[in-house]
Amino acid sequence: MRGIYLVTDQQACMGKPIESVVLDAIKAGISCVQLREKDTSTRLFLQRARILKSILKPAKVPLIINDRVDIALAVKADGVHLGQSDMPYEDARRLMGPEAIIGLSVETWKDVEEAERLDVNYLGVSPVFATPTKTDTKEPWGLEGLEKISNYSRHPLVAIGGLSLLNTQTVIKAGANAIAVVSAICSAKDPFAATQSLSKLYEQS
Ligand code: TZP
Ligand code: MG
Repeated sequence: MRGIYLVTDQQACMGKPIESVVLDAIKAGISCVQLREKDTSTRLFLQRARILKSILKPAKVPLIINDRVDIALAVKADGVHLGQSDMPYEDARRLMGPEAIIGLSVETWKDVEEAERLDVNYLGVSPVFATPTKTDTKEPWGLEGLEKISNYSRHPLVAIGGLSLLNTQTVIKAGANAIAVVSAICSAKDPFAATQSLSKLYEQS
C-alpha cells in the first residue's frame, strides 16, 4: 500500500455527493478508496458500494469496504478494512480469498504485536493525531508511536487521523507507507486540487 488513501465520510463531504468526491480523487491520482458508512442501513451501504465499484473498477483503483466482509463479498470489492472488534482476520481471509486486500487497524501496542502473526496487507495506524472526524478513538500514536511501529512491524503502514498537507511529509518520515485522509479530501472545497496537492507532496517525500 502506498500513496494517498481516501476514506469516505458522507457527513464530511458537506453536501457534495460521495461519488463526485471519489471521481475527483481518481482524476487526481488517488491510490485507494475505502467506503466507510457508520449510520447507514445494510441496503444503502450495499447500494453505495456498488456505485463506487462501478466508478473505481475502470480506473483500476482498489475499493476497500470498512468493517463489513459481507458487503465486500456482495460487491466483489478488492478488500476489507477491519477494526479490532470486527470479524477476526483469519475468518475474513478465509471468506475473501488469498488475493483480497485486508487491512487491520491497530490502536494499542498489543494490537501491533498480535498483528505480526497475521498476513494482513497493511496496518491502519489509528489515529496518528487526534481528529474531530472520529472522536471515539484510543490515545493517538503521535509521530513517536508511528516510528516505533515502523521499526517493529513487518507490515506496510497506512497512517490515519488528522493528516493533511501540513504533516504528510513528517508522517512519511516517521514510517508511514500511505497517507489516509477523510476531511483533507472530503471536506475540501476542491477535492481534485486537494488530492493532487497531497499526491504531489507524497511523491516528493
Ligand atoms: N480512523 C481513525 S482516525 C479516522 C478514522 C476513520 C478519521 C480520520 O479523519 P481525518 O478527517 O482524516 O482526520
Ligand atoms: Mg472499523
